[in-house]
Amino acid sequence: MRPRIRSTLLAVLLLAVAGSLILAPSAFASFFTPKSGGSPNADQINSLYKIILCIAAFVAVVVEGALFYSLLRFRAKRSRFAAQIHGNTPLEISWTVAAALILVVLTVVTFVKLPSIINPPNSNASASFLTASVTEPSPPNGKKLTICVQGRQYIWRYTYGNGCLDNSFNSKLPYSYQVMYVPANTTVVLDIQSTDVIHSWWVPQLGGKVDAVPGYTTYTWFKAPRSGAIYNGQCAQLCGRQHAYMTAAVRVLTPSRFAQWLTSQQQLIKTANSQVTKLRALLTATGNLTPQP
Ligand SMILES: [Cu+2]
Repeated sequence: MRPRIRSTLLAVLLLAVAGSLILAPSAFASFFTPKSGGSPNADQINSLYKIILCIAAFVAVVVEGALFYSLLRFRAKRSRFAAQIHGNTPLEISWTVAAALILVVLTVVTFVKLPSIINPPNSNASASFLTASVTEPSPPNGKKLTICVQGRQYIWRYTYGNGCLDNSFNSKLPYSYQVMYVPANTTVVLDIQSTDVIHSWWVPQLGGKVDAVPGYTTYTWFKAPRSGAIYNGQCAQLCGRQHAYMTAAVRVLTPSRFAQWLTSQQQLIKTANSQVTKLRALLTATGNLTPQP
C-alpha cells in the first residue's frame, strides 16, 4: 500500500474511533472525570477534579499554543535568521509568578473542598440507624449505620451493626457477601479490614478507594440518596490469581425496606446455622465426621 493511502486510511480510522466515542455519551460520560452521583463525597471529588482539569487544560493550551506558534512563525528560512534572544527578565519573572499563583489557587481550592470529601454529613431525618461509635469518622450528630467490610481472597464480606469490628465472624450480627444492602439517605460508615492480603475497597460512584490492610482498620463513608440504585465496584488492589472476580455491589433500599431485609437476613442465617448443626450431629452419629474437640 502506498504511504499516502495508508496515512489517509489511518486518519479516517482515528476519526471514526474519536467520533464514535464522542457520539456515545454514556461511554464517554466518565471518560475524563471520576464517576459520581452516588454519594456527596464522590460528587465533591468529581467537582474538584473538574476544576483542576480546567486549569491544567488552560495551561496546556497556552504552553502548547506558544510552542506551535513559535515553531511556525520563527521556523528557519533560507534568507532569514531567527532572532537570538538570551534572557528576558520581565518575561521570566512573569511566568515564574504565574506558575506560583496557579499552585496557590490549586492548593486553596483543594483545602476548601477536602472537608466535604473527608467528613461525613448527617443522615436525613427518615434514615435508620444502628450504631453510635466514637472511634470511627462520624457525622456531626453521630447518627450513622456502621458496616464492617472484610476483604479476603476473593470475596467481600459485610457485617451490619454496632460491635461488628470486635467480633465480625462469631457474633450474631447479620452479614452478607458481595452485595451490600444500605438504607437511602443514611450516612453509612465503613470499617474496612482484610483477613489475608491487601485488598482495596472501591465503588467509584460512592467515593474514593480505600485499602483493606491486614492488621489495620481503615475507614470511608458514603450517603446514597437514591433508593433502588445499584452501584458496582471492584477490588482495586491486585490481590492474587482470582483478583478479577473480587467484585462488589452496593444496593440502596428505602430505610423501611432495609429494616425488613435485615430481619429476614438474620432469620435466614439462623435457619442455615441450625441446619448445619443438625447435619453435623447426623454426620457425627453415622461416623462420617470426627467430633470436634
Ligand atoms: Cu482483592
